[in-house]
Amino acid sequence: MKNIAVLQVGPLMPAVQESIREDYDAVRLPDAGTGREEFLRLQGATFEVAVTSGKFGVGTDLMRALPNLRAVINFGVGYDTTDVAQATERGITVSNTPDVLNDCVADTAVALYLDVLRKISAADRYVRRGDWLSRGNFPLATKASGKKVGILGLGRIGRVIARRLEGFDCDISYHSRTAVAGVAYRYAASPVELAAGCEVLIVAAAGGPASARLVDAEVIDALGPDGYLINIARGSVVDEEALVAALLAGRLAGAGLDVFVEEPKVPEDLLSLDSVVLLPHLGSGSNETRAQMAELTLANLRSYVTTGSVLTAVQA
Ligand code: 8YV
Repeated sequence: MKNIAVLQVGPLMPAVQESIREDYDAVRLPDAGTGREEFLRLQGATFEVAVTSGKFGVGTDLMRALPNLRAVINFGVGYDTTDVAQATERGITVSNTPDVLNDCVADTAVALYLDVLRKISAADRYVRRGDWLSRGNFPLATKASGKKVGILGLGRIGRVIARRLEGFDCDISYHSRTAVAGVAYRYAASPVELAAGCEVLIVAAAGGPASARLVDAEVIDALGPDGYLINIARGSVVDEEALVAALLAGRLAGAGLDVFVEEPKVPEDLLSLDSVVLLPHLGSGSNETRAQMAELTLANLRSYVTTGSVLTAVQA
């Protein structure tokens, strides 16, 4: 195999980590504050490939400190932590792991949907606390089948979510930057229009500067006090402060959140609310899917090293 210097940025799945060490002698970037600057000053110019995850990525400064970087191999479909604009400018290839995680992320969206509307987690806590014995029946929840659902971002994952919810007889509309050809769902011209016309808004848009705070106070108000928000995309797509304020004031009925602005920090105010379901960013987190993501990450790396191009390149 061609001798290409590979840098590991952030922790990776053990299988990926071991494989890149064994097959490519990958070197791990020291953590910030533990000699990273010195390491980059002395060795930054040697690396041609960086292998990272959506959680860490190769951001603006790190990319600048790697003047001979030619490829970023990203574990995960989301790549908002990588400076794709700089990569494009410098002709650096960026790959991600699309499609293999669609099922699991869509399943997570549906799980949050059912949980938030029917209050499954809250009811589970009710039983464990002994409240069923002491207080009687659990309060009634909201019907989940047949709802008007708006999907923000009808990409690969958004479409699988829509297909799943067709099975729950939901009436589906969506908003994307442009209308998607060949789908029967109603297109809304803006996030506000989408929110105003649905009962549950599901955020499935890619993160990054273009979608930052797309769900703002106005969108949340349009969803209204009987509306629910589900986010399995990125915390950055939602104005988290506005969301918390609306939930606290009862201006939104509930929310199911797998992602947050400053993971692993979750706004303190949400912790005591039974109207929200909080997950630790586990959308793709099944053994089967993570194994497929690992396989595709390694296949992209192998392809870059042997042919100079990756299998699943990010379109900037
Ligand atoms: C991963 C994700 O957990 O693929 C993504 O974009 O958010 C998750 O599947 C994450 O990328 C790993 O850091």
